[in-house]
Amino acid sequence: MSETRPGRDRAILVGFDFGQQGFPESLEELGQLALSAGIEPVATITGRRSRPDPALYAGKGKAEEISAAAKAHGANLVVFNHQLSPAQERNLNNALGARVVDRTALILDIFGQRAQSRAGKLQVELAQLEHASTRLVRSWTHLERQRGGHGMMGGMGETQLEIDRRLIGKRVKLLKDELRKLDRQRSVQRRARTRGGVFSASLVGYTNAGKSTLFNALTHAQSYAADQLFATLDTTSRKLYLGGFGQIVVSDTVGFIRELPHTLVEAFRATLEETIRADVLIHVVDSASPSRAEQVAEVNAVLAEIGASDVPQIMVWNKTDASGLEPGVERDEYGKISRVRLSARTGAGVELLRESLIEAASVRNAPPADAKNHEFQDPVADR
Ligand SMILES: Nc1nc2c(ncn2[C@@H]2O[C@H](COP(=O)(O)OP(=O)(O)OP(=O)(O)O)[C@@H](O)[C@H]2O)c(=O)[nH]1
Ligand SMILES: [Mg+2]
Repeated sequence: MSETRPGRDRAILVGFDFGQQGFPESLEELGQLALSAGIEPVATITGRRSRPDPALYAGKGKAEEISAAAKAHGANLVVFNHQLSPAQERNLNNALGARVVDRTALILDIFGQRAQSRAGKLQVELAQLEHASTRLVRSWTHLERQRGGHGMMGGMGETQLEIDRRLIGKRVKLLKDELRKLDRQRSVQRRARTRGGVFSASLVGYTNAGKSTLFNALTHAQSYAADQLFATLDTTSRKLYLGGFGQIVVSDTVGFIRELPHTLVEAFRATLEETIRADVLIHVVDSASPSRAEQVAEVNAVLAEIGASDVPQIMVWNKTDASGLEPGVERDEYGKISRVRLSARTGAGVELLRESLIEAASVRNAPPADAKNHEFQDPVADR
């Protein structure tokens, strides 16, 4: 576990208020991200700006404040709650006397620690390589200039920069090939599943919403649930027997987060796209979170990005025990269950979700409408 890692990194958290929505929540989330990565946040420094400084992101005075705080608290790491350009990151590294990472790098680090499956590990490495390469290439450009632009090591007239670029390029290609192979295998398994006609539901939602806890409550499985962000990385599927209907398949998936690094969405596309193929998405919301509205919007934005907007959703308002909501169901204008309020932790209302899954699965398995119209009905016998 990351908590017991010796020599834990101590970090100063830095966040700027540009007047954006949800600033305090986003900063609080950065603290959770740091803890989830096994980093100890020792102080938080905030500032207000109209726009980032091009060179340092922070202003000069603020940079000095951060540097002083790092010294005072013995912090070896400074985590910015923003995306830094490679130049800003480099300048900050020099100015602050501590290693500087941005939000994207932090999320990539957590993903790197959590990846279990072969595909997960390859996807994370690919994302990390792509995130790092923009940075490295530019600092190398700078090195190359210092060396007069002609490598002393490249016997064949190749500069070190070219050699490294070539190596990274080679590795990226290898990873992509491997991932394509795994994806082909998956699609074979997928076809087998579809042929079997098994109804499938995927749990999606913001990280920490309680997807794994609900997955366990539904399937009596032992999926890893924890009060940390991105506890789950790999998709886990289980069969679920619904009394009165039969078997369906339920999958637990990776959580989403605001500003999900684009490199990650790209790298995880194949995994995320599994969710598109579900017959229904169980969209889990933490009803006790003050940011629930933004979280729902963020999840729907990522779903749109991977082309899953059209998959029907059952919204689950989870954690009713913490938010004070009464467990229950709400129906849309067609009488279909659209929202279930429940507590995955206490189990209150989980039965209602089972019922709504039976409802959704029965609709899909029902014969098409016009087939029903052609069914023989004997008005005489019915009389
Ligand atoms: N009070 C309360 N807490 C809950 C409930 N469901 C889940 N939790 C807690 O919320 C935290 C996150 O739960 P998980 O099931 O790991 O959440 P997740 O959505 O799978 O999170 P990631 O895999 O990190 O994306 C844990 O501490 C759970 O115990 C609930 O109904 N009520
Ligand atoms: Mg989980």
